[in-house]
Amino acid sequence: MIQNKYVVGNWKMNGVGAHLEEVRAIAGGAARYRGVDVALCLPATLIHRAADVVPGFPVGAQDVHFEPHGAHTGCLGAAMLVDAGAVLTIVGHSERRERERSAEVRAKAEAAQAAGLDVIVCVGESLEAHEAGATIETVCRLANKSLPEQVGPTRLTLSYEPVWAIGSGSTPSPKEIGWVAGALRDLVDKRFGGQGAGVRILYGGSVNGSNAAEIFAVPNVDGALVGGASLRAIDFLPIVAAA
Ligand code: G2H
Repeated sequence: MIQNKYVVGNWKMNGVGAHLEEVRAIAGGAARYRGVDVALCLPATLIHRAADVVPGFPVGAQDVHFEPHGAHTGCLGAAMLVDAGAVLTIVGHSERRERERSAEVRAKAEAAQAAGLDVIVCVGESLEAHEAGATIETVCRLANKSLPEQVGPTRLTLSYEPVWAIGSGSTPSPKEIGWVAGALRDLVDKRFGGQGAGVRILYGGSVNGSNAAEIFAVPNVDGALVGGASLRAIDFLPIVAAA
């Protein structure tokens, strides 16, 4: 199945109201590129405001609780995110996996799907696992445990993010990314049968305007999850252009 490339910004814990101008610039700039889907996962405090500023442009969250509501201080349920204007959420980012196990990531993905959100499930290996040659084994184990039961009615995406590459400026070689993306493609096809073809596989970890084109050229890589380089239109739009 041929799909548009998917380029998603993850603003992490960055951005206040003044940065809505960047959201506007990114949404406006992204609209100029055909054949690429662009979205921004914002801090929860900006989702509602961004949805008002750029109606129709996909904005999302970076995490969601697996319960719909209840006594979970400081957390947000999927229906709340939808109510705020989110159309997608990330789950299982390594910066959150320090506090959660894969079963929880999977429950979050399923809760998000049930509420109508597109879901990006993140998996990645530590530096130790990478150096021990256990990358594929680690990533596939995490994916098997973290992916939801079904592809579901919303869009499901799997993002390969080596923990050691996140925010570090280092990336695996295109060949290494290709090995992992190929293994994840096989896993998704086996697990979801015919529906697996609709699951996009992203690469994330120190993607920028200089390395994006060679990453997007890797077989089975359908786009990127971009952190630091998604905060400003001047950095993010060249990545969209490369897709
Ligand atoms: C990986 C990525 C976005 P960065 O966390 O999810 O961040 O591009 O800053 O490495």
